[in-house]
Amino acid sequence: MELHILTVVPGLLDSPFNHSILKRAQDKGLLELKVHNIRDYSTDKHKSVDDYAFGGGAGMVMMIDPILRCLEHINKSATLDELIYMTPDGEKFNQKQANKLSTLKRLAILCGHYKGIDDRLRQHVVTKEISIGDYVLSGGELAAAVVVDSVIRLIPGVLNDETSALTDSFQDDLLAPPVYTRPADYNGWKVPDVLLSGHTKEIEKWRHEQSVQRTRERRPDLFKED
Ligand code: 6GU
Repeated sequence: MELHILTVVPGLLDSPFNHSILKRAQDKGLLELKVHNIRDYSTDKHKSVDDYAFGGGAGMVMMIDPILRCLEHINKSATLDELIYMTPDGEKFNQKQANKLSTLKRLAILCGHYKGIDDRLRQHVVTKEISIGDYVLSGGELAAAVVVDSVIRLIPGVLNDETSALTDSFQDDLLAPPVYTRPADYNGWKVPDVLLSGHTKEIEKWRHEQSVQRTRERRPDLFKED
């Protein structure tokens, strides 16, 4: 996947994109990730990217031109499958959307700041708007990092154990079962016997039951969803 991030605070994304799974995906050549500083595409002498809101009120609005120029630069090589705008009033992100996005080849994510972007960009160039939950972040960058992490780990070959993404919480609308590692007895805290039994079928059955029980207790809403 070719993934472009448009931001006015590229430094916010340095660490999440250069460690763990996202780093591995890039090292393996499965992800080509480019972070673009929108300010580099400003044409005025102060390199400004935002301006006062028409109609007044507190807070600045991100201007159309630097963002469009940045997109023009990105689109020189090929066209995007999707241009996502990160915003608290977007569609609430979930695993199903992550699955869908993981199949795309060329993706761009626009991170908003200040009071957001000029609405004409949302009307004419943005193709999808995503929120990661009902709370307000200072900018779209951390939300974009969340979306990118959840999407990239689903690309075949990114995770070492291909099956491990399939047993994640939410992948089948069930929460993941509890897990344990050595020692089997930690000063009287014992691991469930079935996990030490070696009976693969029994273990599978137990894990599924645990998943169902956890989901019923903690997230009954997941049972009702489509
Ligand atoms: Cl995508 N952006 C911002 N600024 N706040 C959020 C969000 C996005 N999703 C939830 N809160």
